Amino acid sequence: MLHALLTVLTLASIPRAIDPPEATAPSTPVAEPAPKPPVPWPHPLITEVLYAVPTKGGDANGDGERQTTGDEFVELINPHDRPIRIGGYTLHDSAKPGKGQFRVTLPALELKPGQVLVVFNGYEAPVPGESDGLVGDPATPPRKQHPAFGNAWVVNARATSTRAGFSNAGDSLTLLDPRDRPVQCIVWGEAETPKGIDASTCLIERAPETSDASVQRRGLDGGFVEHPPYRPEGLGTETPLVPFSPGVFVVPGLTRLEDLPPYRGAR
Ligand SMILES: [Ca+2]
Ligand SMILES: [Ca+2]
Repeated sequence: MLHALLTVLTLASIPRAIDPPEATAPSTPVAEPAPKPPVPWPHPLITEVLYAVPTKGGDANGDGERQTTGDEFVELINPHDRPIRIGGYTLHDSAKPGKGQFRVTLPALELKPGQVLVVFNGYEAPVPGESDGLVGDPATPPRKQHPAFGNAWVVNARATSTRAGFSNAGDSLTLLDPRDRPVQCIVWGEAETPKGIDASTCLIERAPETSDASVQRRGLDGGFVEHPPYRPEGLGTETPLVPFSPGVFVVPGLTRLEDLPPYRGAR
């Protein structure tokens, strides 16, 4: 999608050798420029966080069970027009290291423009496809993209404690670059922005409070909103709506949730 948009933009910018003779001819619609990513290259952008796993229908990782901590996930995208490398980036919550902190450093992996990565908490929660190389972990990147999650790259953080998860009442999620500099921080509920985070170098945003849905970025340049009920395509109208979409995110130029590509995973 991004490629297509960039192609349109590139073609539109090529000067014409000969101007059309009829100045009154209908003009070709000009593509809107892609929104400027809110984080600079080469950083990924967090697009969705499931910090409150719904009591009912909360099996986000699709292993058949709803896990309070294990089904939590973070979704990131490459919002740029060049590939990025996400190896060495760290995600962590507001707990102190060693004191029930959720913390994962990502394995070596290149994200092409528009590609999505999903990081599941994974506490006592295997992600289907692990034996097929479809799911990576902090030490090993996934070998291929996961068809059950919108063809995103999927990593299981393999949290080792049920305490190593997000607090529903209030917490924060910080993304550190490979040199441990904060580049994005999302705060919700009663939590404050963590100390030492500099708004001039780190994108700081608040997400709404919710107890039964994820929070999702409403387009690249939009803030976080509660994820609306969503029906994965091809599962029939009797299939319950789900309040999250791991692996599926809109790309530049498509900022409405209605334009999200269909989720193709099994639930
Ligand atoms: Ca699950
Ligand atoms: Ca999503």
